Amino acid sequence: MTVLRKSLRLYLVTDPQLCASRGVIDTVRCAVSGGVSMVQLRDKSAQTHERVELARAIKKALSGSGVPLVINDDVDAAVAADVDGAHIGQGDLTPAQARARLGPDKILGLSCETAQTVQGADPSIVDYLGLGPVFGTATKTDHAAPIGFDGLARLVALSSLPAVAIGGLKAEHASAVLKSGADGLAVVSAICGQPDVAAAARAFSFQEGRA
Ligand code: TZP
Ligand code: MG
Repeated sequence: MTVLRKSLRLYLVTDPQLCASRGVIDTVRCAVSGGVSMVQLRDKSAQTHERVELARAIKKALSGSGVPLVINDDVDAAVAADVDGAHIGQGDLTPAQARARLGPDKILGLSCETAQTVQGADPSIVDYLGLGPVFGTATKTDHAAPIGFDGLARLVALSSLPAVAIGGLKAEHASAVLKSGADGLAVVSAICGQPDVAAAARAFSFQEGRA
């Protein structure tokens, strides 16, 4: 298994509102102590300079952990903060544009909700896919129709790229997600804002172990 596939196993997507009580940096620290293997900084309302500042602080908190950090939507912030990469959606700049700005060595993730977009993702440009939403979720209000585990398995089978599932995922879904062929679970609300963030992350690792 590639290093990236392993990193995708338990992928934390941060949400500033849900992380408000302990803050994003402390949330990341606790989540990684509980087994989170990759982190995406996602803050739709921040400006680039704010994302850069926060990303630098998260990067410092993650140093030595081997846990990659990517920034959602904002390739310029990812370059400025010199994090491990960026994650983009279909409405953002194109993967080719993102790759050109990131350079060849950074991680580039792409969200896909349909067979067409999965098949259109070029493995020479994109490193991994974010697939979903598996279930409906209040965390992202403008999401597409949920695809379920069957839809997830169909999308995973259409690409050779590593893939992480997202959308309404909780610890008890870990084994079904992995059985669908995805490399891991991307999670917001089941970890961010939970009273015990490390325990919430550990619950996923426990379920994965049973997969
Ligand atoms: N993209 C598709 S669903 C989603 C994103 C960012 C949010 C997932 O949040 P949660 O709380 O894990 O359901
Ligand atoms: Mg986006």
